[in-house]
Amino acid sequence: MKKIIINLSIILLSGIGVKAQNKNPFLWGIASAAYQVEGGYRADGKGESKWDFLTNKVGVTQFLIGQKQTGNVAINMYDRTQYLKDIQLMKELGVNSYRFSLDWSRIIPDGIGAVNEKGLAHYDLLIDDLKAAGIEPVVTLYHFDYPMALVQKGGWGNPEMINWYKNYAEVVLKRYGKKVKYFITFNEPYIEFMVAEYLINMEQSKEPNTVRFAKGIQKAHRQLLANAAAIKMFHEMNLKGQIGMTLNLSPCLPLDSNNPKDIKASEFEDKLLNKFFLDGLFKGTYPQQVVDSVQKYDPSFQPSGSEMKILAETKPDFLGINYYAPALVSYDEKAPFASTWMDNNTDKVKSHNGPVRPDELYHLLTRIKNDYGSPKMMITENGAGFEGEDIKVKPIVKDPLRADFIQRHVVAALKAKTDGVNLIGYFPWSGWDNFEWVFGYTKRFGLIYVDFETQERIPKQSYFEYQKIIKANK
Ligand code: GCO
Repeated sequence: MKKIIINLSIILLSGIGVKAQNKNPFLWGIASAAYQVEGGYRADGKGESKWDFLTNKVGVTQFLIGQKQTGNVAINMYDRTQYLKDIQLMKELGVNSYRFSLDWSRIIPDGIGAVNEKGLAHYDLLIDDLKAAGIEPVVTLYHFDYPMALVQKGGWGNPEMINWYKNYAEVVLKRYGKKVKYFITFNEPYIEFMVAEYLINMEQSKEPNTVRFAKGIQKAHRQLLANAAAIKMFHEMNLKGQIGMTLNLSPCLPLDSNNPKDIKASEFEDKLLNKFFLDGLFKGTYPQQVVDSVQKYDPSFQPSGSEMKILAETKPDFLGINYYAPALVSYDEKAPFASTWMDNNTDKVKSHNGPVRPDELYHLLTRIKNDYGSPKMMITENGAGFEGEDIKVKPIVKDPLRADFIQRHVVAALKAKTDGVNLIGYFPWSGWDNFEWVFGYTKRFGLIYVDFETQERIPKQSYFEYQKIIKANK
């Protein structure tokens, strides 16, 4: 039955069609991030990054999975012999683009100061190899990892971080700006500060959770300022490409729609999770309720008029959207800012990153179109992993739930496109199973199975499903 539905929707998809404009065709790609796939720990003069430190010295995976795992080898994609094979798999998949990130500590090992030519040369070659294979690089400058030397100086807790990032971005944009068409300044500030750093409590702070959460918003504000600085610089360089920022966005719904407390909490969560970032990025304003709540716990959060002016004056060329699931919010008086949503999932078969709701992707895209002047949007991540799938079998690893997830989300995204959303690309997370941060290698999201011992790759059912979707739409 499911198969019939899938086949029918493919016919439907081909009907909708995405017209290829010669200059900038719709981007059908896959996504990854440096720390999760590269390995090459300290190769070619790389400096120590925040995640090198967290996994090797703090052992952060221990808290959740009970053992120490690191990205020191990951899926070995720093190695050219390996990544050339992976490019071949991308070609067979039929993608015309690949989203990956640069590790700042390969390029400027101490964060500021001397530039490491070997690190720059590595990414130069990767970009050239991709282009030679007909695959457009979509380059994220910063995906959670940055040099440990800057963490020691306070990281985003230090306002100087904006200038350090700007300096790094200048090196990158000057070097690759002529051959890369799509840059992404940052990935998911909310997840970086309000989820990952917050849960890890990297600074080992004894402050109450509310204060730590509020300080996370202050860091996110600085990241938005750094984003604006990089975009302004890119535009002044008069390059032909486009630059944007990627946010994790989740429609916020009350867990119990009959409970007024859940309804209120979900409205507030929407402002924290979505509106704060979208308004900051597109309007240069923040929701007053968020500002008031943050100032209550961190009085130093005082975005100045000139800072807000910088935000208001600088617009991204496109918005990158990472969508996995809606947030089902329940009121919790003990939780910072009084709500929880991460663990709420009412689905019978649970996906790692929340309830499976393709309709909410449609709602999200149309809401952004209506509220923010119809910006260009790129779905830079969308994906799932389910307990019990992804068992190593040859020649194809079975992952029917992921295949179904991708298929239904593509239908929702293309429906939004048909209804006027300016959608320019779609990138499932991820091309390959990889290092899933604090969960180490225990959660798989790839379209391609990876044996983490041998580095063997085996395409999954979802790989072939996505291959059909791309074919039907080209
Ligand atoms: C994030 C990142 C990815 C994750 C993916 C799956 O959302 O944390 O962008 O690096 O691996 O979302 O959880």
